[in-house]
Amino acid sequence: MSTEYGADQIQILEGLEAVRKRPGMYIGSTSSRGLHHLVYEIVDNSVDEALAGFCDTIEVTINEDNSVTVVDNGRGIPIGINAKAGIPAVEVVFTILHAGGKFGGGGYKVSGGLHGVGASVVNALSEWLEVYIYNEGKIYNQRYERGKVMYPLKEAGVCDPGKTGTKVVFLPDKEIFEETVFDYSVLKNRLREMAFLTKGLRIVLVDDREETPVKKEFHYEGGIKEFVQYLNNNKTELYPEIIFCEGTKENVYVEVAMQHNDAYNENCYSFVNNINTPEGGTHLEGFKRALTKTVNEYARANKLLKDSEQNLSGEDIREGLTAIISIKIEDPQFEGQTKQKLGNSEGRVAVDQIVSEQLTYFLEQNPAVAKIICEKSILSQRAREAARKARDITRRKTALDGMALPGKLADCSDKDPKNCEIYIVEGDSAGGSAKKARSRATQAILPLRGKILNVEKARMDKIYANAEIKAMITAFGTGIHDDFDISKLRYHKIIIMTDADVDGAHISTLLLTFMYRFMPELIKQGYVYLAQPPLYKIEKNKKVWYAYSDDELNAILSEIGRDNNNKIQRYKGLGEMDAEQLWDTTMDPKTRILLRVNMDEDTSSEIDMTFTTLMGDKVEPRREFIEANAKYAKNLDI
Ligand code: TSJ
Repeated sequence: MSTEYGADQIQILEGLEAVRKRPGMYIGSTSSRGLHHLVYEIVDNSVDEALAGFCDTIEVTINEDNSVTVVDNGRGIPIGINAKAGIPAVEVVFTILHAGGKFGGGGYKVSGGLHGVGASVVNALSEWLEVYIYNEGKIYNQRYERGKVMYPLKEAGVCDPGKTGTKVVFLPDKEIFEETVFDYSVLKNRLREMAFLTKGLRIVLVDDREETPVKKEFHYEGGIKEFVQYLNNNKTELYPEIIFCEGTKENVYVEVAMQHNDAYNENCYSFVNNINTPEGGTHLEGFKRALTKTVNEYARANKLLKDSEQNLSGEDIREGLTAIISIKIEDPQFEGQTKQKLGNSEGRVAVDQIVSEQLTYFLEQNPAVAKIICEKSILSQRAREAARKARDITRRKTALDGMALPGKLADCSDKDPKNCEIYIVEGDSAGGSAKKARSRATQAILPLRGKILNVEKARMDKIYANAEIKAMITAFGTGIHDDFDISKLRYHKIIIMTDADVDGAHISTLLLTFMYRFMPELIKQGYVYLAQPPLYKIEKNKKVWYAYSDDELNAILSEIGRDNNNKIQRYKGLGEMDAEQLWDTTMDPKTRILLRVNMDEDTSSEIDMTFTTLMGDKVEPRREFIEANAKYAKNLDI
């Protein structure tokens, strides 16, 4: 290969330079989310190789220096000279934008959406990247730095002649990313999801940063059937069977798995080419249409409905349903503001036809299950009716009162939501201190009494009737469900303030569960926070320190000396602080610590699991979860 810069190479550099100039355009963001997308981007290529039938194992390693290694046992990226570019195909993959899948042929290239921008984007955004290809007893290698080729593809040793595959190692560029430390659990959740979605594929994740390396293996012969089982693991199933539909229509490969549990929320996750589509689209519409139509037809034919007028709504049928809808489609079109909603009309047709046909057959073959589904839906319909009546009454009331705010709310005087915050405080006594302490202009206080209703275990009618929940809904101003309107939010900071003990953590979780289920946008858009009251007060010679953790306590004690003049008070609750202390330690915007609650939208199925695990009926999964996560003590990253 020539070392001079020809026109082609200049173009290549300009291409990758554009990626470095506007990384967000290619990888979504340069936050932690974008950082993790680099890994998914590389792994997607190996998954494509697995879908093509040439690879069954992918290993991902987080190395000690925070670089990441991805290895597969596929055919190896082709090394032959690409006729059009005049350089080895592998070099095309890493240096030319959008080159992924355009060569070779025969492979099922399924990437789309944010993913699928290709390996060249990862290369451009890496301090360095190395590729190794194992083929016919030889190892080929090339290295790039910030997208630039360091040397031509070379032979770099020998390997077992039967071994084939690709290995990529890369270090994300600190000049580009705000965050360059990988989060093991984020990768673990996404890789688990990928393994569920690709039955038979083995994905191994290793974290070599730990003293004793952590290793996790995901391999599901049952694919999305096992995914549904996993999601329902900590719930109580209504019947043992997992309903499964599969087929190809209009060149769309469709897989659907579902099962009801005794909870009240709906848990449908849809995927296109292995990518989560949180906003749904035609495939999800097709599924819902088929499910509603088929269950109604069955119920009517089998005289399970009261009269010919009664019709079960889709929502009634999906109450307590866990479902995975996964399709593979050749040229996915994504619509909507965030380009996450599938637009292809053949997606709707294919899912509708396959689910209608196969679900009809399943219900006929399994009348006991069919009866359970119909009865549950009818119960849900009754509860929804009752809830609607209760809601209509509240609506009428608020219309008369001109949006009556809850009586317990001490509102702030400023009316610009951007300046305003609301503290949700556990208990009247702490609420009283907070009301005294607050800055009246911008801080509102809403005290809540006693235990908050667990929305995981209550039906709509009961939820709407709950005083604490009604108070929050009216105070926030946004409404819920179909009425939800974020532009009506009255406070841009919703701050949960509870005691720094187990009960406080429980109440925080109940409040977060409510917000996640009923107003997820509040969390997604970063409006929800947890206040951090101190754990200790240290006094010495009339001077006062506050410690927010045991480590901090020890640091302060080392600083001031451990002697008998120290007075250490362990705060058991907010109530032990007077108004001034509460202001100084927890509420003063200049000095307080607030933790923003965030969620990983790339694996929303995991968040649901966390809430069910923490708030559901089953004790065993909850104990396991708490034991597994105790050492992280990071309950805010839901
Ligand atoms: F993204 C990437 F390029 F960096 C990358 C690609 C990273 C990793 C870890 C693996 C891969 C990859 C690519 N694994 N397997 C493949 N397969 C091909 O590129 C390939 C091989 C042969 C043929 C063929 O038609 O003979 C076609 C393709 C697409």
